[in-house]
Amino acid sequence: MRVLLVQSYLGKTGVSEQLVYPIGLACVASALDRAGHEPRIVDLNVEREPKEDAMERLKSEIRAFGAEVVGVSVRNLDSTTRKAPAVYHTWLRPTLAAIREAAPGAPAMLGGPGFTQYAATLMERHPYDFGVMGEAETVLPDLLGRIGSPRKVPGVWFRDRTGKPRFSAQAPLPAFAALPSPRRDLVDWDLYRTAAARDGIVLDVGVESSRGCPRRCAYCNYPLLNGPILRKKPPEVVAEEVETLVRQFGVRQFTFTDSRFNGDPAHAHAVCEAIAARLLPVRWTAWLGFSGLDIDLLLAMRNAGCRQVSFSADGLLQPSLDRLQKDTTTAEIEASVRMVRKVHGLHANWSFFCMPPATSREEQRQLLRWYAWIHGTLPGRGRMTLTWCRVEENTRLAEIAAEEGILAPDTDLLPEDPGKLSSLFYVPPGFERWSDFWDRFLDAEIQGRLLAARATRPLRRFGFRDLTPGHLRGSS
Ligand code: B12
Ligand code: SF4
Repeated sequence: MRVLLVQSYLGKTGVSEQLVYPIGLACVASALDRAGHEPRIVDLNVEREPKEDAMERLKSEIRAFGAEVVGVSVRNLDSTTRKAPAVYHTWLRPTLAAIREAAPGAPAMLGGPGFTQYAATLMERHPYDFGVMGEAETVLPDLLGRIGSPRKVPGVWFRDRTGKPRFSAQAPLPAFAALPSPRRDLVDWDLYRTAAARDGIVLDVGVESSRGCPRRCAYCNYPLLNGPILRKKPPEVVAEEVETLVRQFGVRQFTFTDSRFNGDPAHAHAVCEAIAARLLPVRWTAWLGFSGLDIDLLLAMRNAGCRQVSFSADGLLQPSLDRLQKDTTTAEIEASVRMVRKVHGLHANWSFFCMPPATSREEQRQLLRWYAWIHGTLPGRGRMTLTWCRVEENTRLAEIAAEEGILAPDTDLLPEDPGKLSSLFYVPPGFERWSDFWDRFLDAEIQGRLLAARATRPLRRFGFRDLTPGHLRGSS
């Protein structure tokens, strides 16, 4: 079947300006290809010409390809920023209208990490025919093979006779190590390069070395997205993919999309060695966990081209780390700063929630002290990011927020009104004035009046965009 895979439109607002190559769709395309289908990818966020109408473009792509199925990847639901709230999922409405107009009989389906987080809500709100929960490499080909009996295909949302959305059953996770490498050739790379150059950044592309996370941090839904078991790609396959990106597509920078690159430290070492052996002109970034971290790994990463690492500390003192179920200690966080200091040339970001549950006045003061310490001890290469934590569905934090009376139990966690998004960031009772303080503090940082501006200047010179908050759950 001819399957058009669409990266959902973000409406050219807020973080949507930040360009992200659609690795999820490239993975889905390889699986479809292997199953004998004909995939094509269109990313509505990368314009072919200035001021192009995204929905008109979608219609013309559907017609030109003769799409028999249209799948929309819902990556971002909203900006997940408290200070610049923007909602993207409402674009799913005109997107469906465009699909129905251009291909009236073609099944329209949703997938992607944003969809998986709020699948039931999105299926209720938007009359797409199907939705695929989580990783789609095995589920989607299976669904296309049995499209008339979707309830028999695990991992699928479908509609019953009355049009009500139903979920078939949980699907097993695909055997990650055996999946084909993503089809990187299905996008127009020139469009991405032109857009990156226009934004003054080096194009950064996602690469996977592992999927899944066995931890249970209170705010995080990554285990829902990629399962609770760490699944790894063979290091040589990872290095081969990186080499293809560099040699075939001219990529100079990539990010490991793994929850934690060092989830298995031995595997991380092996990946670094395999990349370093190929002597590629490429630099990269990754998220790291505190356990399984040592200087040898940081050195191996740097020697393989890693220029920046990010840590999601989230809490600083033990009560908030424990309430967040972080399974880490303040001492481990401190040790990571000292380790990075010894690895010259490596930049690092530590992200913290300024308003974690179980915070205290002491923690608030310590956050300020650490801000000065990190920027002072790693001048030009260390950064501390402070964010508020977004309350997400199906997380322990949502229960905590309800228990503490911060959010009513029936609060819509996927609002269509951007104004309502800001109220979904956790602020513990009694800390409203501290929250206002951090608001002003971070405004001053954005205006370049604080140390962090100086800290990131060298990174920008290398073409890196600003360091990314923790696991992207909260943001200033
Ligand atoms: C890595 C990452 C980034 C990196 C990307 C680096 C790069 N060069 O690629 C960076 C740091 C740039 C980034 C930025 C942002 N991110 Co981000 N990111 C991720 C992360 C950790 C992994 C995404 C990924 O690439 N996975 C690997 C691919 C292979 O998996 P996948 O995309 O999920 O695809 C699979 C399935 O979803 C499915 N699938 C995908 N598409 C489709 C389509 C169809 C039709 C079907 C059937 C199936 C299907 O099959 C695929 C293969 O298994 C996710 C969390 C997560 N674990 O998913 C957050 C996540 C996607 N990001 C998120 C957010 C919020 C952001 C930012 C808005 C943060 C910010 N405030 O700046 C920006 C937005 C940037 C933009 N313009 O899109 C949210 C999005 C949800 C939401 N709340 O909106 C997520 C889910 C994290 C979270 N829970 O908060 N991000
Ligand atoms: S925050 Fe990181 S370590 Fe914690 S559950 Fe999420 S992905 Fe795993």
